[in-house]
Amino acid sequence: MKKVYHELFDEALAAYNAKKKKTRDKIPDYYEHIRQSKQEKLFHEAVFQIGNLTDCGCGSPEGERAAAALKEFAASFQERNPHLRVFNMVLHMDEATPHLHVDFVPVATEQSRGLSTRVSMKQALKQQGFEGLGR
Ligand SMILES: [Mn+2]
Repeated sequence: MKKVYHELFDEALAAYNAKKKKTRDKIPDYYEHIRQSKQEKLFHEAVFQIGNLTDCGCGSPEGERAAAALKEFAASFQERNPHLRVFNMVLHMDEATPHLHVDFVPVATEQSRGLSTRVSMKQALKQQGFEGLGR
């Protein structure tokens, strides 16, 4: 996942640090910076499942249909979610019900605060059209 962080943020980090005069204001390692952040997480994992053990159990025809639908959903996930950078996606067929694990880093772009490209679940979702309405 460190590789993903380099791919995503190295350029914005260099620009951010270039603007900082004091060494203490620079961020030497963005991965480490986020790892220690109280606000953001290094990555998120979402699990998608259709039905349950009784109606879409592994090995049943319905379970096969659910798995096929999850595969289709998985194939277009990245394209549909440009601000959620997927680095791992796996379909599990070996437990009770077929389910899809999706691991991603939420990426906000064109930001005025902090790095211009940075980790932010809230801003990433906002840039995909999902905005929170208070609590
Ligand atoms: Mn699993």
